[in-house]
Amino acid sequence: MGIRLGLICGDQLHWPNPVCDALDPESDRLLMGELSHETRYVWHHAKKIALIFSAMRHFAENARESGWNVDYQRFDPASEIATFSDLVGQACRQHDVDEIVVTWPGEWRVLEEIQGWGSRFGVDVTLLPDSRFVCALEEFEEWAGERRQLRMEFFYRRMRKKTGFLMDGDAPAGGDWNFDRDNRKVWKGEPPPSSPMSFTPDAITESVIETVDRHIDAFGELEGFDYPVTIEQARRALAHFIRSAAAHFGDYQDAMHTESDWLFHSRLSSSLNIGLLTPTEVCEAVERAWRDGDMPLNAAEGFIRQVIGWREFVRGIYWREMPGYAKRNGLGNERDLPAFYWSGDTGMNCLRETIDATRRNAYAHHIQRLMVTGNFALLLGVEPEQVCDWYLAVYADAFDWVELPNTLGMVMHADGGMLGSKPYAASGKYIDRMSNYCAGCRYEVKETTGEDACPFNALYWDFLMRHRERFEPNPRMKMMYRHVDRMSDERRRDVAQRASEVKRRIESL
Ligand code: FAD
Ligand code: DLZ
Ligand code: SF4
Repeated sequence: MGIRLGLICGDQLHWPNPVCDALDPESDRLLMGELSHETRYVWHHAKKIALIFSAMRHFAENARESGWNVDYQRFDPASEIATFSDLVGQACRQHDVDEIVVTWPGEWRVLEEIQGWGSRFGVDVTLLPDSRFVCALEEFEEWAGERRQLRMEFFYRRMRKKTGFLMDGDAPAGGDWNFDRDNRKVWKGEPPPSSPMSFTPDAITESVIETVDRHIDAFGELEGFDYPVTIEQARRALAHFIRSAAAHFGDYQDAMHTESDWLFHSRLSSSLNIGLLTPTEVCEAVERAWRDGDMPLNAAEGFIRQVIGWREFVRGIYWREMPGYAKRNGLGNERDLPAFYWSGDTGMNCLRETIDATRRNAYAHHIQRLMVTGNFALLLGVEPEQVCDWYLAVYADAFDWVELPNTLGMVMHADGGMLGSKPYAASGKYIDRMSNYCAGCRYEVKETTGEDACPFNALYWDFLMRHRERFEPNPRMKMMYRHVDRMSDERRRDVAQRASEVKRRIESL
């Protein structure tokens, strides 16, 4: 009788792990690999690769200490074992394998690969559900059913009732499901901003950093790598967030500032997405902080909504809509992503600051992603696939199931509005209100036309005019079209002219 082989992918590093629970350490083996194809199917950030490799090596070490036989392939640029299929094929040649056991992956592309292994390698393939999520995919399907419109807010209420987070009996704590209205404060230097807990690389991480540095052509800065790479470190990072930032998370959730890359955000997304933390333990910690009086309700509710609401909702949308979803381009965009998204070399201060933080940290917070880089790509009309590839590459927390709906749906409105009833399009005025970027910019945020005018402004009105037929019937956009109608013909011509000049000169702005 042959053995069973448990494949653990780089974003499935939770412990206890369903693959281990399904196998027997006495007779079965675990398989893990640092794979060159996975590092280059998009041009990943160096810190993202270092995070995944280091966390994988720590997981393997921990599994061995718990008595498992782990076949672990370290990164080797010359290796012929470049893909998951290569890795599994090699293991099937080395051992007498009857069955491959793997958890449902985080990307459609990997699922397709796995589904081919039965016939390719003559083995049974068992796909286990990913137990890390609050809402199983079947439950999402059942909820989505024949609903005409899927709205996050209703899904979120169901998750609140299911989990009991922030519930007083059957009613939402504080009498309301959503306190977003309280979460739009501008940050002006006070209270002092927080930073995520920083972890000094140990010998395993040092060795990974050297590998990435020497052998992998990656985006961004590797220097200063300080991400949590073990479950124990991720739990300390969570406790640090609760202690030092959580109280102000809600108030300044939408704020942006040149003085802080983080303000009061948690930087827990990468830990959650690779399995070092579970959404339940994170929400339990937040609920506890609120009940202990260490976190106001608007902060606790805002945080829990992101985790059991948005995060679970986008996952449900991804698996429901794939594979066609990735190709959707509802606004018919065709422009290329500007080169400065990679270099940060632009005079537009908001974009320069956001891309610079991205290059340094493999991180930007939600409003930078949504209202700066995302908003600009939307207004410019960049092809969604190029925008999605960029987001998948540059952020340490980016995996297809979460990145794609956020980018293609929420930012690019390319799915016809599943992630928001109206596009998150905004002029420079929004960025000026929520940040201090405009004060240090060579462009004038109050101007729409002319050489020095903020490029967001003309692009914004041009976007509304270009998509008038689609968006005018939307009651939430009526007011914006009234503004357009109040413009003289001459003004509209000037705005369109400035917009086309911005597009023509995009790389030199
Ligand atoms: P916090 O602000 O501290 O929020 C707490 C947690 O809530 C996060 O850790 C995250 O797990 C969850 N969360 C918040 N918003 C979302 C959301 N919209 N979708 C899913 N989870 C959310 N998040 C990813 O985890 N991976 C991605 O690849 C990703 N790509 C994005 C692309 C775009 C264009 C946009 C607009 C957002 C994207 N997000 C993504 C969502 C969000 O920006 C990040 O989760 C957040 O910035 C991570 O930082 P944090 O941990 O400090 O979050
Ligand atoms: C993103 C990534 C990278 C850069 N490298 C690896 C790797 O070497 N080995 C691995 O198992 N996973 C890696 N990943 C994550 C995968 O690309 C993919 O997102 C998940 O495995 C899907 O569950
Ligand atoms: Fe960005 Fe315009 Fe403000 Fe400059 S003026 S920082 S381009 S919004």
